[in-house]
Order: sequence, then structure tokens, then C-alpha cells
Amino acid sequence: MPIKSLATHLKAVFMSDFKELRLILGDQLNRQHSWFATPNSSVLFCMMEVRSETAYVLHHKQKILGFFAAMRAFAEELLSLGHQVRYVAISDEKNTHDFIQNIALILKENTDIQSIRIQEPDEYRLNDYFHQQLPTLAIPFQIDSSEHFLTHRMEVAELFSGKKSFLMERFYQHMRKKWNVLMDADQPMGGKWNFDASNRKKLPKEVQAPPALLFQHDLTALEQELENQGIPSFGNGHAQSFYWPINRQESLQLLNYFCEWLLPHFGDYQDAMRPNDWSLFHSRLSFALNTKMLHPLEVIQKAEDTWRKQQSAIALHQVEGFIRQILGWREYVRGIYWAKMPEYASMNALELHGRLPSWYWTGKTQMACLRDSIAQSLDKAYAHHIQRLMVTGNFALLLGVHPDAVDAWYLGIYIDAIEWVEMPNTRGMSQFADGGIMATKPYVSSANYLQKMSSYCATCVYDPKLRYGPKACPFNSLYWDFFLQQQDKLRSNPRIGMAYRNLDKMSDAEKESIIQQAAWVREHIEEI
Ligand code: FAD
Ligand code: DLZ
Ligand code: SF4
Repeated sequence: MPIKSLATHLKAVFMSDFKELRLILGDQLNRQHSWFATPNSSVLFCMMEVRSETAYVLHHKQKILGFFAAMRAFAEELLSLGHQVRYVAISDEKNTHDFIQNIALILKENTDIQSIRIQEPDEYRLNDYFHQQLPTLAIPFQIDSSEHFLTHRMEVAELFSGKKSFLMERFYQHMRKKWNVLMDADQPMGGKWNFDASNRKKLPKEVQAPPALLFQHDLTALEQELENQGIPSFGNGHAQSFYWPINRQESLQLLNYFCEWLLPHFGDYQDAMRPNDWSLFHSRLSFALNTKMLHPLEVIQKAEDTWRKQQSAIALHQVEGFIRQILGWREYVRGIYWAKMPEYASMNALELHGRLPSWYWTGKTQMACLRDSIAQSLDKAYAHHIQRLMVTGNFALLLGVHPDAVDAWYLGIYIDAIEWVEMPNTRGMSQFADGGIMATKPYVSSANYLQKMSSYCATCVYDPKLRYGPKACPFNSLYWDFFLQQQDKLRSNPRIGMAYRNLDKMSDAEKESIIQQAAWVREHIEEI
């Protein structure tokens, strides 16, 4: 059913006597939720495209298109299953562009409604908003579980109660046992919990990743609607053939495609990077997962089942590496978020105050790794983990950018960016702004790492081996300068001992050249 036909259905719903209103947010597209088990003519499901959600950060166009298209497709699906839906579109004349005010209007039109239910919003901002605003409607309300996650919000906090740092590995083992994933009775499959060491292979030239599975949705009408409403955005929209999954069926297709073609090499090349190869062996399931079109357990179980059936073709470390990301990292970062918000959002342990270079918004830099990763992000609203962590995140930290600016960039640019997962990854894992709650040391590197894990350097105007001089790779001077500048805070960290031992071996003249080169890079940051 085309999205346009929603309006016709919506007229019909005004005729009924609804007793309960249930709000579905844009990242709550979970068809398996118990709310939808049986159609109930006294329940009115409401979904709303509101300006406030398009404006809390400047979003990539594909992110807005993707969320709205998936929301509309979900509303259509609910209608086809016999549910009653009130869909407030962005261009709806009556849209107040505020959830509570819209609900107030619907209550006015449907005077029999006696209660409201929502599902737990995953972002602190919206959770706070609903806790403050729902009571103002003066009608009983209930907040239900989203039935999506494998932990409750405070599970990580409880597990690490009284501890200064929260190590993922301990949490991951707890989750493997709790959900009986990759277990052999009470022992981990293969005798080890973690095959991380097998996940760092370089990508040989002759290894080609299968093409990414792309869908083709014509979203030009929706794009026009956004333009007519003056919704700001950046990046390329690809509205004519929008390729992200926008419903459960496509999300399942993407999962099947991943298990068949990409899983066999996922673990090997998880950390590899290659110019123009934008997703390699990664699943690109994050949008489907974060909108809840897919449940994490079904993704994990499908991967484990695929491995169990094809053990001769798929090695254990390929599947363990993938499952760790979802059963471990995804749930863990959510736990950190709820344990540490709202303070987490303003942490800046390294006291960094710099600006993000303007080319983070254009990709116009001569540094091949950054140019490729940023241009790809602007074009695809996607970069894989190691590009986010070791290219864009690494450089922003070395440069000394304020974590607020880094957070806003990551929250805006990626199709999968919802604050509960974006912020701990950015502020915690990538920028060390939480002072080590998540990571035991800052994820920074010189060009050496990038040269080892990618083929970017071969195409770059800069020389990854040089620390100073006009051809020197900017990562190198910034890397050593970072450790010099952060000595007070980092020298005593045993995990960084090697960096300081190397610095201590350098002559004063060498250190001075590095400092000057780093200062030059900072001064000319817009041209490098
Ligand atoms: P795959 O590599 O195929 O991994 C499979 C799944 O594992 C992902 O879909 C995702 O659900 C999960 N996963 C993997 N790594 C992580 C992680 N570190 N934290 C949480 N889940 C993980 N992920 C988001 O979903 N939204 C974000 O806004 C986001 N922001 C990030 C910002 C930074 C600075 C960094 C370093 C990482 C961020 N991540 C974020 C984590 C990770 O990079 C993405 O989940 C991943 O790149 C999505 O692509 P994929 O689906 O192909 O992942
Ligand atoms: C990302 C997004 C956007 C752009 N717009 C909407 C919207 O108009 N209505 C809505 O319900 N949800 C939207 N979303 C997703 C929300 O930001 C998401 O529901 C919250 O972040 C809660 O986690
Ligand atoms: Fe990136 Fe430096 Fe390599 Fe160029 S030389 S691609 S800037 S790491």
C-alpha cells in the first residue's frame, strides 16, 4: 500500500470510540511487541513526525528520510493487520510538532479515551520529556517496556556497582551465560570467550567483499515534503533509490544476506579499511536494529544457527566477533548510558575545547583516510566501526576537539545514530571524555596503525612515515603532541606506558620539531 493512502485511512479512525491511546516513537517499530498481538478496536495507535525530533541536532538527509519512510511503512503494516492508526505526518496541517500537544489535540477529538500508554523512550532527552509532560495531560498513563533489549536499563550499573571502570569483557561473559549464546554447557564454545586477536587481519588485495545488498525505494515525494516544510538536513539523500531497509521484511532479507555472504569473513576483516569499499564484510544492520525492526536476539540466533550448520565453512571467530558486537557492546553501551546520564553528556575529562574542522561537513581534505571516510559518510550516512573509531574519531581527539562538537557530528551523520548508542561510543570509547569509564586508554594512533589496517596511505599526498616537514602525515605530529599535552592526565596510566617510554627516548630537538609541526597542522587545519 503506498504511503500516500495513509490520509484516507486516518479519516476512518475519527469515527470510532477509542478508549486508549498508545504512542509509537520513530525508533519503536517492533512488530513483535505484545501491543500488536491482537487488533483491538478500542486502541488508537499514534505515530508523529515532529519538527522537534528533526531539529535536536542537524541530521543527515538519509536519516530523516529513513526514519520517516520506516515509520510510514510501519503504520501501513499495522493498518493492514487490522489495528487503528492515527499518523501525524510532517505536512499535516494540524501538526503542532510537539508530541504532547499533538496528543492533547487527539484527546480533544476522541473524548472517550481514558488512558495513554507509551513504550520506554531510549533517549534520556525524550524519557525526561515524557516523564515531565505526560502528567500535564491529566489522564492516567503507563510506560511499558519496548521489549527490545536483552538487559534492563540498570543491569550494567548493578553489575558494576561500586566500580570505577566498567569492563566490557566481564559484562559480555555475563551475557553469554545469561542468554546461553555460543555455550557448550557452562563453558564458552572453543574454550575461549573472546577471539578478538583473530579479528585484526589486514585485507589482502585479492579479497573482494560481496556487493552490499541495496534496496530501491523511491522517496522523492517524501523528500519534497521535507523541503516544502523547510526541514534542515545535510548530506546526500539518494531519495530516488533509497537503499536502506524500511520494513521488517527487508530487514530480515539484509540479515539473511549477511549470514550467507558476509559472516564467513566478518571476524577476519572486522578492523580492515579500504578506499571506496564502504561496508566490506559489515552487516549494515544497525538501522534495522536501532529502529527495532529486528530484535537483537533473532540476529544473534540466526548468526549462531548459521555457524552451527556450516562449521566446516565458517570458523568460530567469525561468528563470535559478530555476536560480541550485539550481545556485548550494544547492550553494554546502553547500560553505561543509563548508568551515567545525565552527567555523561557533559563529561570532558581531557578538557578539550577545539573546533571540528569545516571539512568534516564536506570531506574536502587532502588526507586520504579522512577524505574517504567523511565523503562516504556524507554519501551513505554510514561508516563502519573502525572508520568511525580510528579515522574520524581518532583525528578529532588528536586535534583536541570539544566532545560536544564531536558528539553532534556523530549523532547527525549516521543513519543508525540514536543518542543511547552514539554517545557512549563517541564520548566514551572514541574521545575518552569519560576519563576511562568505558575504555582503559584513549583510542588514538599515529599513521602507523592506519597504514597497517588500510590501503588509504598508498593513495595519500602525505607520507605516513614522516613526523615533520611539508609531506609529513598530520596524524604523526598530533599523536605525539597529544601525549605531551596530556602528560598530567595520562602518564600514570599503565596501558600507555609504551607511548611515554618512546617519548622519553626522543631528544629535546625532536620533541620541539613535533610540537612545532603539530602547531602548524592546527594553524592550517582548514587547508590540510
Ligand atoms: P557491524 O560491524 O556489522 O556490527 C553488527 C552490529 O553490532 C551493529 O549493527 C551494531 O548494532 C552492533 N555494534 C557493533 N559495534 C558496536 C558498538 N561499538 N556499540 C554498539 N553496538 C555495536 N552504533 C550505532 O548503532 N549507532 C551510533 O550512533 C553509533 N555511533 C558510533 C560512534 C562512534 C564514534 C563509534 C566508534 C561507534 C559508533 N557506533 C554506533 C558503533 C558501530 O560503529 C556501529 O554500530 C556499526 O558501525 C554499525 O554498522 P554495522 O551494522 O555494519 O555493524
Ligand atoms: C530520528 C527521528 C526523527 C528524525 N524524527 C522523528 C519523529 O519525527 N518522530 C518520532 O517519533 N521519532 C523520530 N525520530 C526518532 C526519535 O529521535 C527517537 O524515537 C528517539 O530518539 C527516542 O529514542
Ligand atoms: Fe591518513 Fe596519514 Fe595515511 Fe594520509 S598518510 S591516509 S593522512 S594516515
